[in-house]
Amino acid sequence: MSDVAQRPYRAGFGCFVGRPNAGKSTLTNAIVGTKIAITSNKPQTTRHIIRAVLHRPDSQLVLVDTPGLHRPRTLLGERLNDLVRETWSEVDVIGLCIPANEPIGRGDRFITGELASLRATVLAVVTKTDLVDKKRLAEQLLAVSEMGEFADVVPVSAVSGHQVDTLVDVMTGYLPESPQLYPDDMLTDDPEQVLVAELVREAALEGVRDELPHSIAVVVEEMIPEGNVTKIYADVYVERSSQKAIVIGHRGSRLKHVGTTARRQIEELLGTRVYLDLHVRVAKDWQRDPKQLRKLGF
Ligand SMILES: Nc1nc2c(ncn2[C@@H]2O[C@H](COP(=O)(O)OP(=O)(O)OP(=O)(O)O)[C@@H](O)[C@H]2O)c(=O)[nH]1
Ligand SMILES: [Mg+2]
Repeated sequence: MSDVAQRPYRAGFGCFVGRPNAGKSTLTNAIVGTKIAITSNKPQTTRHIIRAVLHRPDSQLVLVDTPGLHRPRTLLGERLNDLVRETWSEVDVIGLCIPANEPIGRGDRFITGELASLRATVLAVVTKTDLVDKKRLAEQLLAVSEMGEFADVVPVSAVSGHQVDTLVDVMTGYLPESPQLYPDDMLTDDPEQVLVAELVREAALEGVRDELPHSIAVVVEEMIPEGNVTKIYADVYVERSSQKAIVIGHRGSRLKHVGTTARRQIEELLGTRVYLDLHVRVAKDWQRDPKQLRKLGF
């Protein structure tokens, strides 16, 4: 009998938490081996809760990608933090992500304190290990283990793949014995429309600065399959007309580039050819406006 047959089947939910930009979404994608969550070098990229399922012969780990916890400055920020806390109370295992290449900060200590009262098993994950040398990594591992009570401290690099499997083994070990939660071939239960909107937003974030990344929201209005082409109509929202001009660019050059980049990614996701129609619209100060937030799906 194989080893696998003797082990109990485990299934449950896990999530990565941590400050914005810590590498949570990149790690989630690396674990499931498919790009499900969007990532960028701007803080506060993730805004939607995305579930990604890792299937193994003896386990199913459902990773819930959440926004980075931060000090909210807008109604959107408050809503996102609420979503994060709600997720914490529902998962079995939590990986607190701390980048190897940045000093531990007040934000990390704050989050560690918040996690202490939860029923989930909490481990620390030192991310981006490819960016530091061995000495620095050893120092960071020590500093992290001194910061709080963690079930484990695991260093990992989502970019090089170093220790990704080890992290999965550790997390899976903390899942309850349970029947399978999702069908075999299911990678995510998020609607295609949401994933497509996120890919457009990821492309739109590239190369924009200051407050603009936070001001961009994307809504897919229609997706129409026609033979082997999917026609997609999406609105890109910004908060002010000056931002609209930046997103569109000189004679539409920026928007065109965003469309091309997003289309390639969407074609990969859907497995069809894609016709993508983007419109830029102004929704004044939507991050602070409850009505607009609802319209944009928050
Ligand atoms: N070198 C290196 N860079 C990484 C690694 N993981 C993530 N990054 C980079 O770090 C940046 C932030 O990554 P994200 O995965 O978007 O971070 P996040 O924690 O999901 O951020 P929010 O959604 O804003 O909370 C991106 O530019 C990634 O490419 C890693 O293992 N090594
Ligand atoms: Mg993210």
